[in-house]
Amino acid sequence: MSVYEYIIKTLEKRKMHFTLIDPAKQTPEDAGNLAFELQSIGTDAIMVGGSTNITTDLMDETIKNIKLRSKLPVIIFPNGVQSISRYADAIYFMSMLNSNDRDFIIGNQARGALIIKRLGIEAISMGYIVVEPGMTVGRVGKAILVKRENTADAVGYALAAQLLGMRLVYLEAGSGAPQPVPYEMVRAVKKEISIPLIVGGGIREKNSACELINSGADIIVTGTLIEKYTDYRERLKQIISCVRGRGDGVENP
Ligand code: 1GP
Repeated sequence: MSVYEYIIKTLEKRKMHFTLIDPAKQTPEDAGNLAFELQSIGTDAIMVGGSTNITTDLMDETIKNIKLRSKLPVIIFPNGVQSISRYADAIYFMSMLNSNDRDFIIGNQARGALIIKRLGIEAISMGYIVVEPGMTVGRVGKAILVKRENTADAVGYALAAQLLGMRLVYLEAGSGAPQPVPYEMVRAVKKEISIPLIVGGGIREKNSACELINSGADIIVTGTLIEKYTDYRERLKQIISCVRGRGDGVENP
């Protein structure tokens, strides 16, 4: 089964949680240990990527260690051609739709396409939309940030992604954002699209995860949580509990 089929089949039953591991933030061995733990906590896939200090070697070693320690699908979350690793199960073939830089819209994609084809990595097309505050990815990607109150722009980009044939939409507030993407924006986007909606950036506790899921997010991504919070296990359990539809962070009996 392809990773995209896995996503679609799982979403027929329940919502999903993905964890972002930034290879620049820990050793490859520690990334492997984290993946082992994340699998037991219940995350559904590991995304590997970062905005700065990414090399192919670091991607390769990190992904190899994750694959060694877990059975979770590994999806590359690329910042450029250097992110492509033969060891991953899939790559988001993504375009930052609101970038002001052609490289982030289609240039890097054109440079990487043949490499991805030759390596046989599953490419999952995705429209990537960066919402205020956007953080590092907004700066690096020269995003014309979608304003938090400008729901109509977010809907326009997301529907354009679908009409262009993209298979996922990702609403991004930026890694480490003080707040996630506004719930109202998630609700409005979800109402107009029929492809899965991923939401990430600034999600660190169950209440916002629950609200985002209730607003229509199909997949919730957390990254910073595992890097900065010593109680990340408990927080993740509660978030995943919400995502999987076990109520407001309450475990099944
Ligand atoms: C970043 O959406 C992801 O691309 C995750 O964000 O690090 O804030 O969880 P956080």
